[in-house]
Amino acid sequence: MNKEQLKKISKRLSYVLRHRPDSVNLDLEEGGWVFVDQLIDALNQSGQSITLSKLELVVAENDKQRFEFSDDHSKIRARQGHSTDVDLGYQPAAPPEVLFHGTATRFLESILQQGLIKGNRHHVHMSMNKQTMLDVGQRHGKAILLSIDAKQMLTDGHEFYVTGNQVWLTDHVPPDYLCEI
Ligand code: HQG
Repeated sequence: MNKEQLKKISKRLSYVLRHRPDSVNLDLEEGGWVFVDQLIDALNQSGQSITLSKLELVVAENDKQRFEFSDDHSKIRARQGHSTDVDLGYQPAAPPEVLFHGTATRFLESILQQGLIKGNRHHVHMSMNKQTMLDVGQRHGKAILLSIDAKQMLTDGHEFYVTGNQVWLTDHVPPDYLCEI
């Protein structure tokens, strides 16, 4: 499979596993998991030709490691980014002192008023990696980087979660903890 084909399947997986499992008649289980064989059947029935080996390649090669298999390999899920109502079961974790969020300049005024809000997704997404966050911001326009005083947020009782691909999640970042860099 070439890069374009991998990307196309990855986008389809993101759509199904994060947002619209019902679009292929699937339900996500607790944790956001679906059985691998059921996913393959459902995708094939909806016109997306896929095999287990292709799926494994998409998961392994994914640029942001968006998906993961369960330990016994029977299930698969997206690691974050969901809008559909499912509990991923992440446990609170202690973040690094500073995290970053990439966004677009056009959102800055609103963000400085309301803080970072999760919108349709379950959480606000942050990373220790500035370049990753700049790339995320660029999807929305002219990118800017905000730093988040995660240490202070933790002290003040905010909860953080970390995914298997090192995306940090929290419910809301109030403006006081944000700084444009
Ligand atoms: C902005 C990608 C106005 C926020 C990435 C962002 C990420 C506000 C946009 C993941 C705001 C939401 C998520 C406020 C936040 N006023 N705008 N108060 N608070 N915003 O796509 O963080 O490639 O829902 O800054 O890697 O861009 O899909 O979130 O610009 O981890 O795997 O509102 O998506 O992952 O946009 O991206 P999004 P995001 P994937």
